[in-house]
Amino acid sequence: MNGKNKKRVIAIHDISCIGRCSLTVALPVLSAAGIETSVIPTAVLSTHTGGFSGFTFRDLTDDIEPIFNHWKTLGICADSIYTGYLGSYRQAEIVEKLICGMKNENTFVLVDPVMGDAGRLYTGIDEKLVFEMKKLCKNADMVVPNITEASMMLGMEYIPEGYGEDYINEMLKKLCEMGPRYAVLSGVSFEKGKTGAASYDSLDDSFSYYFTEQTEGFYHGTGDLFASALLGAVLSGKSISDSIKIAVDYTAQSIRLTHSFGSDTRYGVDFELCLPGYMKALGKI
Ligand code: PXL
Repeated sequence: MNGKNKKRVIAIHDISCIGRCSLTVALPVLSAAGIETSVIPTAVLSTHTGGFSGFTFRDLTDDIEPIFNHWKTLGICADSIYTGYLGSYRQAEIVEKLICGMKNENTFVLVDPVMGDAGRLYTGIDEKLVFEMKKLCKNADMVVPNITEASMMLGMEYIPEGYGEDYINEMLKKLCEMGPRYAVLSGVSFEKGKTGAASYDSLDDSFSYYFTEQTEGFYHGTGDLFASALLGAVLSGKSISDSIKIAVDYTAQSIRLTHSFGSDTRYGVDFELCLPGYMKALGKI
């Protein structure tokens, strides 16, 4: 623990300068949850890769270990390590080493294996990274993929809609067989007009689901928003099922607001104005 009742997360994601995803979402959300967020940027992009052409990409793979090594000389420790978008398979290897070197029995490791959506890998993500991401998940306490990412890592069929509990439960169990205690699947929908998340606790052998009203359309960065809000809630001491409810509600509320504004969805969701509701749900205000 980093001081009395204060927690520190190390967030390892890219900085997409425009587009509200990865670190530009994780930082404000975790800060709102009262958590100090130290960052290791994996890459700097002018925008995220989903929907903008001509984006720049500065690979920071060679900076990750030196940053970590400097922190070691300062005796920096963390309550949680949170990984998201990684720019190359080599980064996944380095981050795995870093987690193994830093983790102790009190470190909560959350891996969001950001790689794709709607049945497809994001631009620049390849099979090698899928393989390495799977290895990274072994070291996690919790993994938070969407159905696309889970199906790619597990070699399961991607079913976009019309699936049942059997499909989701099998996926959740197989995700935990990779190593983590908890698996949380985002973007799950068993009926039209409802969406949410499903989770599995492999220690208790228990499943839970939480759904809310779905807003039409595809909104960028919502997976990052959900995972960040989930981690903020877990580290605030909420139970896993309460944390999932808080994160689903906050994400859905941000999407609804964005929809009501008619915003260009490539620029992410208007999560900022919904932060007070998230903080209230956490009991911070
Ligand atoms: O929101 C996921 C994400 C994160 N980082 C980058 C991305 C994406 C999705 O497209 O391109 C760079």
